[in-house]
Amino acid sequence: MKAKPCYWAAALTVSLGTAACVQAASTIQFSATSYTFAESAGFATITVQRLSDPSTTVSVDYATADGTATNGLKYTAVSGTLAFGASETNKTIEVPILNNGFVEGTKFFRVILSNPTVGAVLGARTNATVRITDNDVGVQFQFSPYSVTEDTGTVLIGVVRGDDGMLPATVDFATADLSATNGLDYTGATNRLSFAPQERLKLISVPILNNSLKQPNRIFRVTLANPEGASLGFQKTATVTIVDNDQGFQFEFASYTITEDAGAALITVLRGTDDTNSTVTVDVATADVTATNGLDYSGITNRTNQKLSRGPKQPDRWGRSRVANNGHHHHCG
Ligand SMILES: [Ca+2]
Ligand SMILES: [Ca+2]
Ligand SMILES: [Ca+2]
Repeated sequence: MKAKPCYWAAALTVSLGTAACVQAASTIQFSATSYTFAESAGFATITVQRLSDPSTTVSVDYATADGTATNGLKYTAVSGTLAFGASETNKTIEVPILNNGFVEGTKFFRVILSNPTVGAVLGARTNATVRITDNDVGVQFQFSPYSVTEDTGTVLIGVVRGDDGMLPATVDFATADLSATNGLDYTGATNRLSFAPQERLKLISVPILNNSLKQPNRIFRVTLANPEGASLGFQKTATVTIVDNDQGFQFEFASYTITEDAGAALITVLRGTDDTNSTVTVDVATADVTATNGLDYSGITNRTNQKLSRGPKQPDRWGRSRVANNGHHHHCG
């Protein structure tokens, strides 16, 4: 008698008559059509199910394939064969996820099942999408803007790598003049920062140059460029405002009131700078308003020898103008 053909069928009721030989088969598929893992997860663990008849030994091949995620950059490709022993219903595939420093958004790859052995068929879910969410904000300045006083000495500008820091990364930085001038207001720098694995913060040290000039505030810029092993974050430029600390020469008070018999008016001039180690000069001059030079006071107008001179460490007070106690009105009465 001629042998009847046998059919492997999964979850099907096949009626081929009493002469037919129908055997159940295992159905193999992914547990879901899509999976999502964090970039820091280490591995994407994908479950493959075996449904229907679990009594036999079957196997299926699997392989990853690039989607927007690239093998070697975002994950490590795997392929192989899953063997289900008798009564085994679940197997897992582990795909290494690469935790990088690139800002890249969510990316995906696929895992594909193929070549079920005799006794098994593929189910509906043979192609799974594995999404990897990003955890990086890039390498960027910790703060901006910075504002420092002219006598601050050095400004420390923080650069942070916003990722989880498992891999080394480098980034270049350079200062550039805006209204501040390199060499006059600050000492510019161009260099490369190298982050070791696990290192999150690097500090750029920029010397600020103090002077004794009354000036407007001045600004320079620091810029990041050429990242390797990371992306640039949003804050890739920082500005530093140098706040002037010199008020300049000025009278201590805007007006003085003294009695006619005071002998002299002592008028204080402030040098208005934190630089007291050098000698600075300024001219002073009196001028009549309602008082008359020679009658009410002895003016020092145009007396260039009345320059204020400050030696090192001298007090910040100088300046006097004699007041004439002339008794003029008493004698004219
Ligand atoms: Ca990362
Ligand atoms: Ca990333
Ligand atoms: Ca100044």
